Amino acid sequence: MLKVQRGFQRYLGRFLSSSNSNMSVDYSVQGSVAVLEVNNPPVNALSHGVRLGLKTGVEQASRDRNVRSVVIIGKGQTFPAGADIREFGKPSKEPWLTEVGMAIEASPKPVVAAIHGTCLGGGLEIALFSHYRIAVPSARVGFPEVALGLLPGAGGTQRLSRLTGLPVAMDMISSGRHVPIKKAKEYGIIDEIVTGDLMKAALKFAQSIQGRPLKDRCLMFKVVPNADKLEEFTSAAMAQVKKKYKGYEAPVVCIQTVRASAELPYEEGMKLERDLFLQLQGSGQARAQQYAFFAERAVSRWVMPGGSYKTAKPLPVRSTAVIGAGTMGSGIAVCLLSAGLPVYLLEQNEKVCMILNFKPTLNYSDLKDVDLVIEAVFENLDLKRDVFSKLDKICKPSAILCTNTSTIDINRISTATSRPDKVVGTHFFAPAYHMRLLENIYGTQTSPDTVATVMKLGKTINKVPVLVKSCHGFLANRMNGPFNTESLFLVEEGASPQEIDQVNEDFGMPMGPFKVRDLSGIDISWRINREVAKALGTTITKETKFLGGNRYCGLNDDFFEKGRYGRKTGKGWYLYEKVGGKIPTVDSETEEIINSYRQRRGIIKRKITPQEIFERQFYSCINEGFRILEEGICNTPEEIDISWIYGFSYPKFRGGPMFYASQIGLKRVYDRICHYHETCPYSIHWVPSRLLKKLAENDVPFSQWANHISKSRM
Ligand code: T1G
Repeated sequence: MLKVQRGFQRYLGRFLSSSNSNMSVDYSVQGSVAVLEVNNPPVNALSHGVRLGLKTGVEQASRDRNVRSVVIIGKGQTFPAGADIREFGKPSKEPWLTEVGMAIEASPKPVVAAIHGTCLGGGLEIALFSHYRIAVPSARVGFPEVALGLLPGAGGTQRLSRLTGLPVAMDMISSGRHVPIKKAKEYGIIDEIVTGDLMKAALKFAQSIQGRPLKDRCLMFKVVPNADKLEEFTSAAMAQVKKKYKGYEAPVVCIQTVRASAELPYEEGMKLERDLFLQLQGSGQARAQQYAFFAERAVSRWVMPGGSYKTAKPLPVRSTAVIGAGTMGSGIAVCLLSAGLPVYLLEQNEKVCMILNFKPTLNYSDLKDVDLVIEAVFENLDLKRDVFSKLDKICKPSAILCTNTSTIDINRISTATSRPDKVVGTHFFAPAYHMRLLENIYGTQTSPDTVATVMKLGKTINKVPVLVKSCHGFLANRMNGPFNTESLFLVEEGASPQEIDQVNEDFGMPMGPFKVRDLSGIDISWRINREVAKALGTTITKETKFLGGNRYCGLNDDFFEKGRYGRKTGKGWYLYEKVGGKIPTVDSETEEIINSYRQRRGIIKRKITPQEIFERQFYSCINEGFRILEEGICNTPEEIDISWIYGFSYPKFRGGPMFYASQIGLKRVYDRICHYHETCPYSIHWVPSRLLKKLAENDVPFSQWANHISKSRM
């Protein structure tokens, strides 16, 4: 075909696409192959325009006598990464994705999906409606809908199992995991892995399959293999998701829907999928998980006095050091190493050094050329100031000095150096190599470029970095304070540790506060309380009832004094099968310790309802969240919610404390907080937040909180 004609065809195609401005698919004919190039950056989400463009393109190719096969390919970084999540909750516009898919499958000419990047959700469904799938080695495929509280709603649940069999389909759809292409080929999802230029390979492949019969390439006509083992596969998959995704609705519904692919005729299976998709789409969990998806992306758009993610420049970090090889220090070093960063690990105790195969060192002088240092020594102000003054003398002037303190005000550490602009908090959560939250804390003199450096480092080491302003306890621990303290007060007044843990776990927390205490060590919270008392210029005794003007519960101290430090001693609030054991059992001695404590304090035990337990823990931390927004410690509810989801494993299907509060209704939350302010007078954390009062009284919807938050700081 003449070059001119080809050029015109391409223009025609673009003209066609631009004539319907919202069709984000470029149509062109190259030889005998029609190419539908999805062009909707950044991830070619299957917006209405893309769906329209794909359907129109396939129909146009069917009519074009010169065309003998079709290629669908993504422009830019990826093949379509799914439906456009921003369109959820809005009236859906035709054609719906299934309709587009059916047009592709019904095409009289073979359609090849040419995959690169992340072919996910509706994108993979489009590929499964295509007659052939080729991909580059670095591509990944998956059905992450379950992470949004959904299931694949355009045939994925009925068609994947026809290709891979039930176990793989049930696993991929209920886990949402991204499958590397080599594995996807083994599963039978991909027909050919191609190298080099994908477009060239796709055109060559599309020519090679022209004229072949298509019926056996249409999944709708295929039966699900090994359907006779349906019960066995289903119960195994169901057991897995109920254990791994406790409290989440979508994984269970995913299994049930994939099961239908082996039980029901294709059309009925597709109808059931549609119905269950709409059911999940309307659920509170789906709203919360979709909110969390965008909140996780929103927290990277940080703002601080004097700078933001738009204006600040991160400094290069090519070499790092960690001070202190304790539990946190070694965990942090693992994070840096796993990201391919060279790590010096400075530890005073030579024996500890020998165990860990990092670049161990005893000498500060070895750190003179590193770009960034993270201090992770014991939580003591004097010790940390000493470390920072040493680092300040030895490290090169451009080096960033970070502290992993979990409570100490950054400004009290940075003044030990001559470079407070390069001092910042990088607070990891235990276990550091596992928990994804990185709370980055700026002091009054920390520069935006220093913040940009640690926000970027957070992404490099696969963490979710959240920026907060320095204050006592920062964001996460400050909110965790009332959340945890109330659990102790509730035991004082009559509830049992196991009752409180049950309420937390029923809500979706992976572990209740007393099991967490036994995991992190009762001795640790005993020592931190002594540090707090010292900072307040006082000491804690058996009679201490107030600390820093706030009610103080000495129960934890009683367990400490009995040598019950938790898992590490085989007993704490619970009894464990052995020292270091993980299986908690209720221990009668715990009840005895609690009863003698109540007697000593003259407390009459009372019946406490699960509702009161829930409200006192979760509403006290919500109230603290609003204070944090009021004071500008962080800027958005998203920063709070993402901190709790990735710092304390707050269930994503609840969206986070602030989003959850908006779902319950702020008026109700505010009224209950006022109630506890009256009934628990000695707890300053029940003083209602002014911002909460204003938002509740004016019934301000969640989407408009931001305006009120900035006004509340005036
Ligand atoms: N819809 C709308 N926007 C999206 C999007 C999507 N599917 N995916 C990403 N974005 C935006 C994101 O908010 C961000 O915007 C920008 O793109 C870059 O994303 C019928 C119903 C593809 C692995 O769940 O997992 O199909 O913040 O920062 O790190 O069965 O994005 O810059 O303004 O995450 O390179 C199923 C979700 C949908 C995939 C790329 N698909 N996306 O990661 O970039 S449901 C998904 C991702 C569905 C059908 C059902 C990741 C990514 P902004 P990013 P990235």
